[in-house]
Amino acid sequence: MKSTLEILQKHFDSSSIKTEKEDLENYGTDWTRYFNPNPVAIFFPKHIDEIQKIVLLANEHHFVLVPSGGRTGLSGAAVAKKEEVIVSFDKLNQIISYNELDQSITVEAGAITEEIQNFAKEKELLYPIDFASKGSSQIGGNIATNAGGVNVLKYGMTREWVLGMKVVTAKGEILEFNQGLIKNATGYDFRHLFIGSEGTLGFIVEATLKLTRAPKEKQVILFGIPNMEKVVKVMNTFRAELDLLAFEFFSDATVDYVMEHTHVGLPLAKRYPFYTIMEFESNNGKNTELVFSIYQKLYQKGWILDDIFGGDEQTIKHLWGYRENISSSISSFIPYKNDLSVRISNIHSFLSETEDIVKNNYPDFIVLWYGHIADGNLHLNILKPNKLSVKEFEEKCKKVNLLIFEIVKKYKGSISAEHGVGLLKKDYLEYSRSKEEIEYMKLIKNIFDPNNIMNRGKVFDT
Ligand code: 2HG
Ligand code: ZN
Repeated sequence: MKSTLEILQKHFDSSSIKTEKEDLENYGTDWTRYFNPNPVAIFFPKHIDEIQKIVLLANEHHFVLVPSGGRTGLSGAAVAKKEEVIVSFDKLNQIISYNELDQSITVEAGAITEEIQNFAKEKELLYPIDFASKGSSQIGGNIATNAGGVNVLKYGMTREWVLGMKVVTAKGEILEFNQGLIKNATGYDFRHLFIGSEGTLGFIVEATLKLTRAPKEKQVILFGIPNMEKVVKVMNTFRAELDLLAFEFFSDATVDYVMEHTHVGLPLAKRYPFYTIMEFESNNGKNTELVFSIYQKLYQKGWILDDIFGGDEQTIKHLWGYRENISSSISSFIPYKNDLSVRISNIHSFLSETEDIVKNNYPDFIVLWYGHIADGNLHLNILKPNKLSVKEFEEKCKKVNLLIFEIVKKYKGSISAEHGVGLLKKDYLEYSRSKEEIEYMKLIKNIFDPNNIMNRGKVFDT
């Protein structure tokens, strides 16, 4: 019997296959750092028909394929640890076309998120899905995980921006979904099935994305806030009065890591327990005035303790850095990540109950809170103390997870708001999805992928 590698070598040019140890390690993992990569090879297709071909071979010879984009994911969906073949989109990264009248762009799945944003900017438009890993994340991965980020409050998730999609299914068919239409009421919309499917149904190979008008005169204000309760109150007060582009928060401990990692000073003259960063359109100064009048009132009440305003591009970028650079600044501390969400109306109760659990169970661990609070999404990161091994630390966090996820379940929230399920969260899927739903997911997977060749063991076990 031929090995998987021999099959690949027989059917594809050697220049499109990599097997060096360093490459296997690099391409076999994502930003989670909890899994040991062990793929057989990495395949770099240059044409869709090569993807079709490898899918057919995988079905025939029973090997498993892992789709691979920028590997900036945080749940292990792009990890290959069981002798899989990685299919990288690094060489399928072109912007194929732009349609001015439709205000849409068609791209290959390996196109980098930031390049799409920059292309839109050249056309005086906006691709609004934005997050810190945009410089290396690929659009195929964004779609496969329904990526969110800092602008979800105003623009929604990636799902809202996908007008059409071309896929190679796990059976090797090429299908086109929704053809760039805005309206299309003709039965099941498979586009939405593939969005967030984490590579379990097939390969997303091309996408048509909607663009929009860019906001004029963005402004940013960063506040120092005394406690978590006031973070929620400040947010609700501003949200009730004006349309915000973003409203994020972070706890004081995060600032140390960002300062150390990116060589900046404190965001405000003094330290405060929490900070929020709020972005809005100036609207010829009208919103700016409104923001300052609300601010005055909240300052007098003691809900806001200090502020710094950013009206020019450089200051805005600097202020956003305190929030956007948290994740990369703490990554060497092997954080255990939680990506939780509840409805806005439940955020206050959810936060206070979760905080109690965290305080009681992690008394000597460094706990960092940050996230997209205005869309209900909180990133709770626990840093690994030096004295614990990764294994011991993971075991401890897994125990506390159960307590936290009980609260998530009580509030009908999500155990993974925007990072996906992958390997890291699959044991907890039942806290957010019913048994019946999970059973339907498995049935759907089986229809598209009867031989279970696509990203096996991700999201759920089959
Ligand atoms: C962010 O919002 C990313 O910065 C990463 O989603 C979150 O590090 C995290 O837990
Ligand atoms: Zn996030």
